[in-house]
Amino acid sequence: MSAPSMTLFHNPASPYVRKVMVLLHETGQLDRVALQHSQLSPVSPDAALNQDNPLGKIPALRLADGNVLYDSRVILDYLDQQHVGNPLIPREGSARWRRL
Ligand SMILES: N[C@@H](CCC(=O)N[C@@H](CS)C(=O)NCC(=O)O)C(=O)O
Repeated sequence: MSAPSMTLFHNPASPYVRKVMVLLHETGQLDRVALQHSQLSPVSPDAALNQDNPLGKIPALRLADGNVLYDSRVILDYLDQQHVGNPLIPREGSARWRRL
């Protein structure tokens, strides 16, 4: 097993984070992502997260090249294109829009 190449700002209480975790489980990519605990609320921001995501929201995913993706739908779409199995989010057509 190799070291994780990506970092997910994570808190298990977030339904948006849990959505990303489901995709990581289902596509066999859990070991590619390190989880960085993020404790935050609108009145108590996470300074480390804010440096990477100006919206100050989780989930945010730091890629191996240092770029950061945010919004769970963007992260899901990205991760779904990083594995060799059948995509969970269809790549095109009406099936894609229905799933999104
Ligand atoms: N549209 C965003 C929503 C993310 C979101 O609202 N996350 C909450 C946690 S469940 C958050 O970070 N809230 C902190 C804040 O609003 O300051 C997504 O799908 O990722």
